[in-house]
Amino acid sequence: MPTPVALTIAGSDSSSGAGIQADLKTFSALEIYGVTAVTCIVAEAPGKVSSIEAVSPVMVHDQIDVVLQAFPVAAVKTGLLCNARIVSAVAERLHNLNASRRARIPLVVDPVMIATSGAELLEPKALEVYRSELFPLATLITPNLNEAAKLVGREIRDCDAMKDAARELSAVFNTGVLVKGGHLRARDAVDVLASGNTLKEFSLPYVDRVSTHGTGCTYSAAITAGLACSLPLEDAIAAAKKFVTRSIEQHLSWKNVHALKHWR
Ligand code: PXL
Repeated sequence: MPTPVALTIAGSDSSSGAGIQADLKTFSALEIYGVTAVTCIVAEAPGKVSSIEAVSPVMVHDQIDVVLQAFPVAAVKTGLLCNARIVSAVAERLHNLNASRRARIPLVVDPVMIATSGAELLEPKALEVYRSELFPLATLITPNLNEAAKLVGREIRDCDAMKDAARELSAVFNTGVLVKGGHLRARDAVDVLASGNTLKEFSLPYVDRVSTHGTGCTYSAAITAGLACSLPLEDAIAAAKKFVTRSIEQHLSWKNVHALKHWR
């Protein structure tokens, strides 16, 4: 079988834990070929975002165009889109892509708004463009608790509130919505999927005391990889949840890394 191809439209994270770098590492680990459209460059190290510079919307559009023409892209994910004009350029390009295909392209929208360190990454007025232009094209939207709370306009403090938010967003945008509950810091990390009339929980033990910068990107990239391999949505989420949990368990620690071990 030829190697499936997935496209990530996201920002560059200089620390390589999140963003385009996390997406490409995830695709490689899952034996998918990843192509990219970079939306912005974030200068950051763990716990500190120093500065962000957006790429022009025309340049974002061009990157998407050229890879879609050259590669058999089977699924797309969006990560940090930075500002309203970029969200609009991405939505327009993906809308046109769907118009030229028999079936809609599987699209995972990770609505990245705030870094784990607390830094604002998305221009506030971009949210309206997400709602009106991009969410309606999505197969799945993957907000964490804070992002889901912003989207429904109320706090989400427990699993019942997660279910209500997932159902509400799924009905409004007519798409799958996976609300991720890791930030509840309970014994199990529970995520809730609302899709059509079904509600499903995905639960694995919470991995404590580990820096989780970039786990959201890794999770949504792994779901996208599953969709690029034609897995049904629920199977792609279940496999991706296992992958991201294992990634957190096997996190890199500089205390036990020997950079040259392969060369000695
Ligand atoms: O984890 C969210 C995120 C996504 N994308 C980029 C980032 C970050 C967090 O810092 O830098 C590019």
